Amino acid sequence: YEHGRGHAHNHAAGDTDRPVGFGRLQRKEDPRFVRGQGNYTDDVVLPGMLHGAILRSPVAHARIVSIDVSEALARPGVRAVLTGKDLEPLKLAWIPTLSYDVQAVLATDKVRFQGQEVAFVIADDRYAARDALESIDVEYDILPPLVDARHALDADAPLIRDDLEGRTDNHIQDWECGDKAATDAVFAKAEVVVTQEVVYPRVHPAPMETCGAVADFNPVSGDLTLYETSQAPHAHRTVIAMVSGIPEHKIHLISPDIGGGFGNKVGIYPGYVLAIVGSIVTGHPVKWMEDRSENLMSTSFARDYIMQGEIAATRDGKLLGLRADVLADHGAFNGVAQPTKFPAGFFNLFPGSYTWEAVHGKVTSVYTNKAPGGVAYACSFRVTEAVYFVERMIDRLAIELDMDPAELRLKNFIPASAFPYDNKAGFEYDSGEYEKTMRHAMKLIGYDELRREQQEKRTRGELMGIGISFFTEGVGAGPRKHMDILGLGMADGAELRIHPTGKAVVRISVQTQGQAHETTFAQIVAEEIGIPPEDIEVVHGDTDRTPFGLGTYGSRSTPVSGAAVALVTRKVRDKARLIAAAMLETRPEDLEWEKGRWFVKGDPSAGKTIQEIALAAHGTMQLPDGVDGNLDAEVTYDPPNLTYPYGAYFCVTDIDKDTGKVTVRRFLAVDDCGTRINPMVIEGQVHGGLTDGIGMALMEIIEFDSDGNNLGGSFMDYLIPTAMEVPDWETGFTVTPSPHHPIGAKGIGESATVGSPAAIVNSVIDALRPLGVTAMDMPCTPARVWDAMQGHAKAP
Ligand code: MCN
Ligand code: CUN
Repeated sequence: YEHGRGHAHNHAAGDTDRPVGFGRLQRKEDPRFVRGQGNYTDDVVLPGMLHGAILRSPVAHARIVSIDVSEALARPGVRAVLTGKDLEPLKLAWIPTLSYDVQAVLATDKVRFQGQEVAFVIADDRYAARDALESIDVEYDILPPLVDARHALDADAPLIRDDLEGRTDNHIQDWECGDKAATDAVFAKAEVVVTQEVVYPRVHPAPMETCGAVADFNPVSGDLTLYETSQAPHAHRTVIAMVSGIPEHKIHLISPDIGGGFGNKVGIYPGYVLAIVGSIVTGHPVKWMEDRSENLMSTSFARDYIMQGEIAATRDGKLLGLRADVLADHGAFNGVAQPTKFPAGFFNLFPGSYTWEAVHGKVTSVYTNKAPGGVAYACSFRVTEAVYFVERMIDRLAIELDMDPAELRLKNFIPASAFPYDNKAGFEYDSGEYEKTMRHAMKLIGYDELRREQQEKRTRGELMGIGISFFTEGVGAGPRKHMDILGLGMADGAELRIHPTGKAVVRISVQTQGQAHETTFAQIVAEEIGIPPEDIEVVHGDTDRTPFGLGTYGSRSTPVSGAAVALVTRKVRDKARLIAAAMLETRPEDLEWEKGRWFVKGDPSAGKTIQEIALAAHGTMQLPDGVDGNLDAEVTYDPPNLTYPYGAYFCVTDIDKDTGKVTVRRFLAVDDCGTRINPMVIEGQVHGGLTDGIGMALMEIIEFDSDGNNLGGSFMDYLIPTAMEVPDWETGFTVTPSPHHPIGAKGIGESATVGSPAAIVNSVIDALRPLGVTAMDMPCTPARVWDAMQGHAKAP
């Protein structure tokens, strides 16, 4: 049971006897952050730089009758004003989305959501640009908005995408997984069937730093230098090359420090394109940074899944069948970021951690007059929705059967012996010891004791809840043959260079946004080759200095890029062996590796350290065959499968009888992400994700009124948790390595966001059980809880 205080494996400089590699190494990036020396996109200032601002639609759905920019253009400091009509001849009024739809950069025909981009002002400074927005005169012909996805397919629903040829309705796509006939058969014979609607509302990643870009186009050389808040610099560069027509080798994309991404920085936004066009048009560098309201209203919402569930079981609690029928609200443009063949992301994970006779899942996506986006917010590509769904369904069944929810889960877990396990919805889980992890968590939280306490409190009329969530994620997209984004296969490159003095540089294609890659990727190299982590520089976020790869999201950095780094280091180690053999005048097969050195089998005193070997590689000695003058290597890693981290989460809540206020008293997260590289970083990831979970479960939601006005457009309306709402997190772990990952590691970056909301909501429902409550939708705000307590809750 880790308490968060480090000791073992902590490498101290100059203390070479201590192990080098995995352990609680302090974050290498923190000295610059805690001194205020980070370098974010908005810190980039170039000579002659101008500033852009976007005019956004005040309404959700309207035809544009006219746009008059003359007054804005006449204002002091204004250099240019762009509208959709100006972009049309450049073929940039519309750009492709990550889901093979198109999205307007600046509206030409209609506006389709409140906050949509309508015009772009470029001025000498930020203030002049913003002020000029007020002088633009747009005449709108208001159309009825479509706000409720449940009515998107009604015959009389307003048609949103009349720009798409031949389109007559708001339907985007249907997707299915599992076996419908087999599931129907299982339901027909089941003793118990429970149905439940489970809604995962629209939320927003809301990173501390909003999105932005600085574009610098050089008209003489034709080079574009683009600083951007991007979680995937290489993929962004390729897409920008395709969209803009600027040759890819002329584009240098730099993603400097990022103040949190959480999926918000995966997409390509109109503002990025506008900064580029602005720079080409004005001949100056142009900066665009969105403000908080723009971020919340226009860039990348998350979730918005309305899920109808049905669960079939025997009376004594054996799970038989599961159905999910989902209505997905994708907003005005289908811009969800996910592998091409997975239009519902990895919702295939909805059977969860249990054995079923049959399952069937179906997702229908529709357009509405809301901001595009989708996925995003530590989602593992819709695993968040899948986990929340199945974990709510399991608890709903437990209520029906009057069975303890821990016992129901224990009775139905996939047994350790069944891995690799086909989950009947198309995915093969790599490894897991669910029962062991669950029992460990029950012991740590003192489950039986908590149930006794709850019993006693209930006799006094107090509302205490205990909620459980046991989740399985699938992260590390992905095997290239099944997974691509816009045709780009999801693999990652890594390059390792060992300098003559034994210091190293590792270049990776993923992008840290706070996950500490500069530390943990150095630790992977250190573990594999024995060079201390402080002697290893991690380079990322710059397309000119790193190998191609698809970037950071879906917790894929460790599963994919981490594997690439382990393998490239092993390649260097093998090369070092050849040189060491030449140096020691022996055969490579006669050498043995210990961390940091090759030595002669049976004679440990005869050996060469990696630093000695590096110098020799660059020296005057006759190099053996297969070595051509350095120790450097590069690889591209194509993962054979996803990795499947999992966890057992327990949440204890107290509810104030008089106000409906929920307090999370305790929260225990026991995670299994296979081999642990840096337990301190892992705990940081888990603490952050649990805080996200409290936010979504108790306070976060982006709602719309019937006119399509966004009601969550500021931090006054979109509440996010602070230190006041979170308990002292309790964490624990088990270690079940991934059998196919070179170091056995699975991802952890999204686990807690994925796993925690169900534990919290299940806990709230559990607390309200004595009042007859069996279901409740997020966020469990005091008002909603109060309604549920009065029996006004929406019927299940
Ligand atoms: N790690 C480890 N041992 C493991 C697995 C991971 O020590 N077995 C470490 C890694 O080395 C890495 C960190 O944990 O330093 C996260 O690794 P990983 O699980 O591979 O996730 P990614 O690095 O790919 O991060 C992406 C993930 C996603 S998709 C979102 S969304 C999210 C998250 O990370 N956004 C974040 N965590 C975030 N944390 C911060 N601070 N900021 C964000 O924007
Ligand atoms: Cu889906 S949020 Mo993260 O994958 O960047």
